Order: sequence, then structure tokens, then C-alpha cells
Amino acid sequence: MRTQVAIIGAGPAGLLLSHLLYKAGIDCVILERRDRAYVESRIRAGILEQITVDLLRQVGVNERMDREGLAHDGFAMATGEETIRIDMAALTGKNVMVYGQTEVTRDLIDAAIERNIPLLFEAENVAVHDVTGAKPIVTWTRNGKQEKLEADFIAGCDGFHGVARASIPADKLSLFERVYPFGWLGLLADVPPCDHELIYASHERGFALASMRSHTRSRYYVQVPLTEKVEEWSDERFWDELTVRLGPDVAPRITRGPSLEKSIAPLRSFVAEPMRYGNLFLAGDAAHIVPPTGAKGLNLAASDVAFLAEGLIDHYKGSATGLELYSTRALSRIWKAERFSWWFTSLMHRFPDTDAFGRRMQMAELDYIKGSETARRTVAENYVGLPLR
Ligand code: RFL
Ligand code: PHB
Repeated sequence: MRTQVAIIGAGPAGLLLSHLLYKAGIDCVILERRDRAYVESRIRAGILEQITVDLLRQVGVNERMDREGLAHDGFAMATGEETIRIDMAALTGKNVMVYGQTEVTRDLIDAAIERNIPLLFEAENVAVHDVTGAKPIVTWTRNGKQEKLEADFIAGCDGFHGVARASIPADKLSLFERVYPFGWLGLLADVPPCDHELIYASHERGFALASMRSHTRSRYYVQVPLTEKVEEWSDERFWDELTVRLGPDVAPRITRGPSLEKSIAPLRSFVAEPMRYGNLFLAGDAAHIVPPTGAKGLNLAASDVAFLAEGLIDHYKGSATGLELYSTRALSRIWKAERFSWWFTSLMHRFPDTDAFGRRMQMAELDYIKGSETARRTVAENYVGLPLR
């Protein structure tokens, strides 16, 4: 088999890239290790920046998102004592869209099948070869049979634990990492959200987030120590803790219900530089991870593949510039999102070494944000997403 671009991974990065290439008339094949049901059921992100929404519209995979997605003009930061509303629309003229990653993924897969974009699920033992040569190769096994694909380029869109970054010699990459000493326990339930906007709460007992998927489906998170096991959290225990952390004003508006899903995600900041090795390009979580506090992970995956598609389109038009600039362009946006996510995480969470002074610093910063339109605009500008360039 032969194609122009071999894409490893059918997450948001790989799928969106395939549609951007399709629109430009560039052939690709997507190889995904898991089956379709597994890929579509991974519950993760919920917030799309306008740039991501625009990209989905650009590739024509926007019909259901525009019908079912909820535009949000603001969100709240709560301290237990006060609530600060960040009016994104007034401060930046932009908003964000609540539309789950599961829905984005489902729409992109449906459209890929409709457009006959080759999408191979259950491709096991994917390996890349000769990536520094002119004819890179991807091999895999499927139903016990060894398969092979020749390509001009390989896009490693296979997430943090994928094979693409792992195939690059260690001395060709610089890695930057911070692992946080806590995780997020998330719960999804078919109950109406406690508020029409998201609430990020910084409480003495730890962080909590009230989010949603629709008017009838809520997504909540509480910060937990990494030693915690999900089995130790009955639904009742989760709702009790959430109620305390969201504070007395919000508590009466929380509707409890049985969990559809409950899981713990560790928090990490991570960047691998550069995002290119020969003809292998990394995009999305394969190259970087942000803690979910800023809602940036999926959105960075989208902006990466926008830069990568631009480079590939340039290449097939005869210019190497876009691909040469890919890593630099992408990393410039990534590092700013890394900074915002790290800052927002540091401000809102309780760290094991957060003493009385540290807590006062957090409270003083939140009070400053409350009183300063300039500070609120800075938060809003980063949350809605910085421009591509
Ligand atoms: P993905 O989604 O991990 O997809 C990678 C795909 O590659 C496949 N794969 C392989 N395929 C073939 N061969 C191999 N060897 C392979 N290894 C892996 C995998 O099966 C998978 O299908 O990466 P991608 O496309 O880069 O997308 C990144 C996003 O998924 C991620 O950044 C976000 O989910 C992060 N995130 C959030 N991002 C936001 O923008 N807004 C949010 O509100 C938000 N909330 C979140 C989040 C992530 C969370 N968790 C669980 C980490 C909330 C949470 C709790
Ligand atoms: C979510 O709805 O899953 C979500 C929303 C905002 C975040 C992180 C996760 O910052």
C-alpha cells in the first residue's frame, strides 16, 4: 500500500488532520490501535476554542456541533467566599463552545467513512521505519497479518503513550515535564448542570470543577491525591465532596444522580521538542500534555494539525517552508498554553505544601483578578485561545 501521509492515531489530532488533507486533495491513511467503540467512548475534553470550532467548520464537520453545542460567553472562578465571573465575550469578543470530545470524535469518524478516507481500526504493533529517508514506511499487524504502508510523511498523532515519539532517538528530543501531586476524579451524570456556565472552584479542601455536556448531562471533577482509588469513591461520597467544594451558594443547585462514568486522571505538563524527526511529525498529545485546568489539550491538538496541514499543503505545492516552520510555529502556541494551564492549575489547586502563606497568595491573586479588568481580560484572552500566529 502507498499513500502521501500516513497518520498514526484516530484521536482528534489524527482525524482532523485527515479531513484537512482530504479538503486539499492530499491522500492519507489512518492507523488506529483500538476499535471504533473504544475510541468513541473515551470521555475527555468538553470545551472547544473558537479556532477549533472554525477548523471543524472549515472541514465541513460542523452540522451536529452547530446544532447541539452550547456557546458559552463566560465562566466563573469561585473561592468559597466569592465568585468571579470571567466575561469572555465582553473582554475579548470571543466565546467557547461546550461540545464533548466524544461527539467531535464520532462526527469526524462518521465523516471520514462517508468521504472514504481510509481509517483502519485495530492496527496492532504499529512501527515506523526509515523516517529520515525519502520513503518512510509504517508496518502493523491486523488479524494476525503483517501489513505495510509506504508514505511521503508520517504524522504521529498517537497520544502521550504512542509509538511515534518513542521511535525518535532520545538524543534528538528535549523533554520538559512537571508531574503534579494530584489527579482529577471525574463523574458524568444525566442530571441538569448546577449553573448555565462552568465553575472552577478553589476550596481549602481542594479544587472542584462544574462542567457539562448539555442541558441534561453534567460533568464534575474534584481534585484527589494520586494515592486515591476510584473504587473508594461511591457516588454519594463524590456528590458530598463536590457540594462542599462548590460552596453554599451553588450547593442547593446541584442535582445528584447515578454516575455514567467515573475515573481518575493524573495531571501533567509535558513538552517534547522539536516536533519533527526527518519525515515524522508529532502532533497533539504525542508531543505535549497540559493539565486539564485550562481546557487546552484538545484545542492544541487542533492547532497543531492546522499548522501541519498547512506545511503539507505547501510541500505538495512545491514549497518546503511550511514543514520547516511547523515545529517552531506549533511550539510557540503550545508553550503559551502550557504556561496558562500551569498557572491556572497552580492558582486553583491545593498542593501538599500549600501552607497558610501559600493559600493567602492564592486568595490575594483571586481577589486581584476580581478587582482588575486588566487581569480578567488576561485570563479571558488565554481561555478563549490565543491566535494561531
Ligand atoms: P488522543 O486523543 O490520545 O488520541 C491518540 C490516538 O492514538 C491511538 N494510539 C495508537 N494508534 C496506533 N498505534 C499506536 N501505537 C497507538 N498508540 C495510541 C489511541 O488509541 C488514540 O485513539 O490524542 P490527540 O488526538 O492528540 O488528542 C488530544 C486530546 O485527546 C487531549 O489533549 C484532551 O482530551 C485533553 N483534555 C481536554 N482538552 C481540551 O481541549 N479541553 C478540555 O476540556 C479537556 N479536558 C482533557 C480534559 C483530558 C482529560 N484526561 C482524561 C486526560 C479532561 C480530562 C479528564
Ligand atoms: C470537561 O467538561 O470535561 C472539562 C471542562 C473544562 C476543563 C476541563 C474539563 O477545564
